[in-house]
Amino acid sequence: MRKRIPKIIVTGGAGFIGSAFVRLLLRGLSPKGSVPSIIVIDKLTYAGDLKRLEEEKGKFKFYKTDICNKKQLEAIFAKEKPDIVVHFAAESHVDRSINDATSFIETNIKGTQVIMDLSRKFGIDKFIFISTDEVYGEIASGKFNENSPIKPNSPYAASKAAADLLVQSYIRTYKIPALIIRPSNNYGPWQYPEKLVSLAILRIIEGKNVPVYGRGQNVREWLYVDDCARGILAVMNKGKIGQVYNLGSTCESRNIDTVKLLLKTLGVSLNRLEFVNDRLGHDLRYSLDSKKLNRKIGWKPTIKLTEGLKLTVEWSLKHQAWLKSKLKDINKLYK
Ligand code: NAD
Ligand code: TDX
Repeated sequence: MRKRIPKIIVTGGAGFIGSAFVRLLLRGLSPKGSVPSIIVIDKLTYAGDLKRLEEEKGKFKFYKTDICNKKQLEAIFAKEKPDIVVHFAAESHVDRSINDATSFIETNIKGTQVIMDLSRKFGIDKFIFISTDEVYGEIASGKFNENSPIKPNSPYAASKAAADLLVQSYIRTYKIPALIIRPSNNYGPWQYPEKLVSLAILRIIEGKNVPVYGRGQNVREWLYVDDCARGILAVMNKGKIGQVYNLGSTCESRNIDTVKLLLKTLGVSLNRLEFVNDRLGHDLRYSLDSKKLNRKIGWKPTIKLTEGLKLTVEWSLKHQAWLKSKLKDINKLYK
């Protein structure tokens, strides 16, 4: 029999997108307008930070656990008996995967296997896997739809593609009630300042230049994080089991244009943009056809890039201390 208030496990809930999703759930936008019971599972790697959920303290349960640790996870599943699992936890940064793929293989592939095996064992109602647009590889023109071939290029993308395919295999083999969501590039408040938008803002706050790889011609489809969280919630509530949904904004922009727009928003000179060595194997362009999500689920993005960057800059200027607290780690990454 269905419980009135669903119990939802959110893996990676202390991360950038996971925490935005938890905040959204706590606002009572769950299936029947009730606030669900939320259990966050997160290892708190360099990227995880409970400060993102400080204002929600006491409204959710938290387990500091590695999703690869089957024993600990099994105890959590046995105790909590979740109805739904939304699986965000991952190593998420392409540049780090190029430096060393080890943790990407462990967390993104093995971790996904562990969490799916337990979801199967405990007979949950729904498993939502947060994949990525990067599983398709790059596309010079046109858009990827959900039937486009999986052809990842970076170690990060390959690890996510492996997990995505593993989820598909579990849907087919074990009839696990899973759905897959493939979002495009997110940006917004609380993003770890290793990714383009948040790093660029931090560099400007520090009085430094913004590094743009190659000649800045690579195109990304920018999705404001709250729009992404709303899209995931919509799929959780209305999506069809076994289906894959692209989640993109249509806000495509070359990196050079994105950074220029950001510098303008920050009110600083465009001379602060500095071309640096290109990323190895750098994907030229990502572009998603998200019509399936628009039409079947009724979700649409609400925040365009100009407005989203403005909101992100406003937030960042108010949260400079948090961004700066990551500087030591960032300077180690981008020596
Ligand atoms: P993030 O790096 O900000 O957060 C990841 C979270 O997972 C962190 O809180 C971290 O502590 C946790 N984590 C990492 N390894 C873990 C482990 N072994 N066990 C438990 N927890 C662990 O990432 P994000 O940007 O919020 O991305 C969330 C998900 O969305 C990821 O699966 C990512 O691949 C996917 N995604 C991200 C984007 C994007 O633009 N950021 C776009 C598409 C898809
Ligand atoms: O300093 C930089 N300069 C620069 O030009 C950085 C960090 C990035 N870039 C470029 C590389 C990309 O073309 O900007 C673009 C965006 O880079 P990232 O922010 O690192 O994101 P990307 O590599 O596109 O991957 C992101 O989108 C898909 C997320 O990190 C992934 O988790 C998600 O799956």
